[in-house]
Amino acid sequence: MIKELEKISLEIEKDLKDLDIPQLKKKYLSKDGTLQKLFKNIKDVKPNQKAEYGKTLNTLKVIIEEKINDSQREKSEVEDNKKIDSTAPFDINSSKEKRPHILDLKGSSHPLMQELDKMLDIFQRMGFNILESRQIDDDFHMFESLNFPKGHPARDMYDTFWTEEGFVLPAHTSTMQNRALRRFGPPPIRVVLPGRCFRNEATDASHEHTFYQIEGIYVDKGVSMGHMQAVIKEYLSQYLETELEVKMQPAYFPFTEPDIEFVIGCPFCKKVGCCVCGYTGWIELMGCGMIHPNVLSSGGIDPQEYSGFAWGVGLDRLTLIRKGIKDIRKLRDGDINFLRQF
Ligand code: FA5
Repeated sequence: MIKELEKISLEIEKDLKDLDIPQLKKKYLSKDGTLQKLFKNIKDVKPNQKAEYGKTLNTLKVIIEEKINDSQREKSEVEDNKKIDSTAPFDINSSKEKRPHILDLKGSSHPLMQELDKMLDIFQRMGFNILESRQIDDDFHMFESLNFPKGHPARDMYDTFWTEEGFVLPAHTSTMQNRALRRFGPPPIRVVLPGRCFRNEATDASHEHTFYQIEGIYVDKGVSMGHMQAVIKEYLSQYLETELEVKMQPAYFPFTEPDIEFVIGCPFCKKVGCCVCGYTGWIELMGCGMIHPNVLSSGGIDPQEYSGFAWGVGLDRLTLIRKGIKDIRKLRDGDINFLRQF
């Protein structure tokens, strides 16, 4: 019997090279396969040979099963490689010669991150702290703490996305005001809060569903609108490095009083009207205003003693202006040829 196994073992060695997987399965592992028959014969093996016989037979079975598993794994790896990786900057299925050279693929920072770094550098030199905003938040920080009680009609101005559990994707970085007042108080407080915002938008050349804002807060004794204007003018002129026509116009935010919008003359059409400025000649850059007393109180700051201002500037729009990009959607297209220009 043992002799017979030795013969079969040699046959298996040859078949592992010559037969394909279905043939191997049929010949050795199927119900009428060789190994099944040999397992049935175990009852006829002499008692003193039974252990060796069973062990050898099991080893042969494992060898065949491993061969089958290896081959299946190889097959699924080949299939995986055929799948398209939409994040790869080339088609993984294209021949090696057609792929860009590895040195052409070296990473670089995204234009938005380049602009964010530049802006944060300016604020740091002006003495501001930096705290990044959250990408998921709650009703209290999105609305209640900002003086939007439940049912307030201005909630509709910030149409954003909600999870089934009641969390919210922040529609603006003002969601961080309450946290910043508490964390950096008591005044003086100088902090900027950069972060991603999300809105349920019909997108166009200057509106995206996802964009960056940089919130700023300045609170101290005797802070006025004059300080706000000076700070905003200072960081904008350092950042833009060019003279732009700036206009301040009235706006409405429940969390500031008074409220202002900073708009600039469209540098793309010189105020004639184009798709970037929505044919108005002006691009809205930021909302700002004096922080509402209710917001200060909710952040643990006494509005009788302190006053302050806040702003929320859109980084994507600033990037368009500084880099001469005419459509905001280009920033998130993931088009490598576009991104390589920066
Ligand atoms: C706000 O988001 C207020 N939280 C700003 C604020 C902060 C006011 C602190 C007062 C005090 P608004 O919705 O206007 O305001 O957005 C501010 C800026 O974000 C806009 O001027 C614009 O530059 C940018 N922005 C807004 N929506 C979009 C969008 N869909 N795509 C790209 N940028 C946007």
